[in-house]
This record gives sequence, C-alpha cells and structure tokens, in this order.
Amino acid sequence: MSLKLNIEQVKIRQLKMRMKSPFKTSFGSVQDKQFLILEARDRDGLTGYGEGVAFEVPWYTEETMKTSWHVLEDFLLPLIMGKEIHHPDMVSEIFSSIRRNNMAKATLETAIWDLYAKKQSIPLATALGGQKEKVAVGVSIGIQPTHRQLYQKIEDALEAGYQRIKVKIKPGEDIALLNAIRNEYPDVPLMADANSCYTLNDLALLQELDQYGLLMIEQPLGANDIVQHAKLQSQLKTPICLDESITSYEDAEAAIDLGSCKVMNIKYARVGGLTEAKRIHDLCAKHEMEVWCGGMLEAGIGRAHAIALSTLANFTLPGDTAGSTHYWEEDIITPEITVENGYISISKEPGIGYEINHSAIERYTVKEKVYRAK
Ligand code: OSB
Ligand code: MG
Repeated sequence: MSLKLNIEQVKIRQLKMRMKSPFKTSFGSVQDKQFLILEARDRDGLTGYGEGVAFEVPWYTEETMKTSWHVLEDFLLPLIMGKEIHHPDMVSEIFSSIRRNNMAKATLETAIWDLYAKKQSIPLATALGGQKEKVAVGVSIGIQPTHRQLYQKIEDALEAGYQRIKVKIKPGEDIALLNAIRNEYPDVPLMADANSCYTLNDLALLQELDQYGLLMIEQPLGANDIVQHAKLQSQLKTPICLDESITSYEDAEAAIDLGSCKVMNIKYARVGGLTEAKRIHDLCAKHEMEVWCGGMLEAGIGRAHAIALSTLANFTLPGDTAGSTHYWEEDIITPEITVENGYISISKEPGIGYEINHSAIERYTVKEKVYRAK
C-alpha cells in the first residue's frame, strides 16, 4: 500500500503521575513518576501518540526524561518533521545517524506507528503483524518493606489473575526472600529480577537460587554485559533472561551466539522502537529463544504499545504489562487496560486501540511545548 505520513506538528508534554505505592528495585525507587507524552499530528489531522519511558534518574539506562526531551527537540524532530514517511520502518533508518538514545527515539517512533495504523484504520497489533486476540500477563512486584507486605502483594496479584509473579532481589534480600516466598507459595510461577546487582563473584549465591524452581532470573550481572552472562548461564540451571543488556538487534545476536541467556525480555523503548523490537522478536523466533514483553511502569499509552507488540507469535511468556489499576488511580486512556483471567484482550480499534483521556492528560501535564514543521 502506498501511504504517506507527513508530520506537521508535534506536542511534547511532561506529565507527573503519582503511583499508588512506590516501586523499589535494587537501583532506586519511584513514586511520583514524571515522563513524556508525544503527540504527532499528520497533515491530514490524525494524531499518533507515544510515551517516553526514561526516568528522571539514569539508573536503569543512561537516558533521562530531560535527555530524551533534548534529543527529541534538537535532533530527532528535525529529522522527521515535514518529511514524507511511507512506513514506520523508515524512521529507525532515518534515526541511524544519531547514536543510541533509544528511549528518545522510541517516543517518536511509536507515535508514528500509531499514526500509520490509524491512517489505515487498523489496530496497531495488526500493523505490526500480531495475530493474538489476547496476551498473557504477569506482574512485577518491587522490593517491599516487610515480607508480610510482599505476601499481601502476591495475594493481590494472584487474586487479580496474573499468570506469574516477578519479584525484585538484591544482595541481602535474595536467598532469604525466595526461601520465605517458597514456604508460603511452593508452586506459584515465580521469577526474580536482579537489575544488574550481582557479579561473577556471587556465583555460589546465584547457584543456590537454582533450588527455588524459578522460571528464570532476570539480568543478574552488569547492565551492559553479554560475555559474563554466558559464563554464568553455563554454570546455572535457572534460565537467565536478559533485560538491560539487550539494546539492539546486534546485542540480541551476540547473546544468542554466546549462549548468554535462554529467554529475552523485549522492551521496545530500550531498543529504540517497535521496528527494532520486532526484528529482535523475529531473530529470537528463528533461534527458538522465547521472549516476553517487559514494562517500564508506563501509563496507558506506553502500555498500549507494549500490548500491541506482545501480539507477535513468539511472545510466548506472560509480560510485565499489568493493567491500569495496578499502578494508577486514573490512567490517561479510556477504556483503561484490564486483565481478565490473566489475559488482556486486544482492542479492535485503530492504532493503539484506546482513546486518549484528554482531561486526565491535561491535569497531569506540568510542562508542554509545540513544534511545527518549517
Ligand atoms: O527491570 O523490568 C525491569 C520497572 C522499571 C525499570 C525496570 C524494570 C521495571 C519493572 C516493572 O520490572 C514492570 C512494569 O512496568 O510493570
Ligand atoms: Mg528487568
């Protein structure tokens, strides 16, 4: 199909949304989440939406909300605005002159995917090649002040139907924590995410985790490491899942070649957008490496993109795409994202498949700026 997008106006907003409770990991804690929403308007008046997932502090990757805004304003928008775009895959090609800054790139690239699908009046999931009518969902539980509070979160998650529980671990809150969880919940599908807080010096400790029947351990070693994870995987029964280390197709290729992991967590924002995420998905499918869709505590727009991506066939494991009410009192889309019996149903509406809750977005906006094509 010959189709032309031409973006004449972009609005970037900074939103501030309070989470129901703080989300704590081995690297830090968030409660008042600040992030970007990008609205890209085409010449014909249609609007596509993207969400910037970089945090205020560069603890997960090197990007921050402010560096994303800077890179979008000074480099990415000028490359895109007023240009004819025939397919969103072109966007990542155009961005290839800018090194990394993947979350900034994804903010704009996902808005263009939404626009592309809306222009054809098809769901984004369909535009991406996804076939599923519903996607399986798990939940990620941050580090809790007490075991009792952790059990309560696990109870709530099981009650809500989530298909697997992920807990965050860190040195001093690992063996004892998993031991405690396994005593209470011997059979619950469980995994642990270390967010890069161990080294190969912790080999013995990591091997001890093998006894807890974890589905996988996520990112035990360095955030950029692919080599040491291969050494670790060869000495661990528990499958390693890489998150932080996979920032591109080439990283995924290296991890597969070296045997650095048995599972991959794909986050479209960490790899620069939906096109790159799909390439990594396809590569993993070819090598029979199972993948699942990670989360970045997104509000509804970012989540909707993640859910659409999860409809691709090789997303065989439940993703970290908990429903709207899990983190938020009120989401920025309608209807809100709901989880039923552990699944999210895929919307048949065009684009991301959810309407924008404009009044909520206005209330959460702390700053905004409009850019027009020259
Ligand atoms: O490592 O997967 C992670 C949240 C922020 C940063 C990194 C991670 C996470 C999560 C949350 O685990 C998943 C979610 O969005 O619900
Ligand atoms: Mg992770």
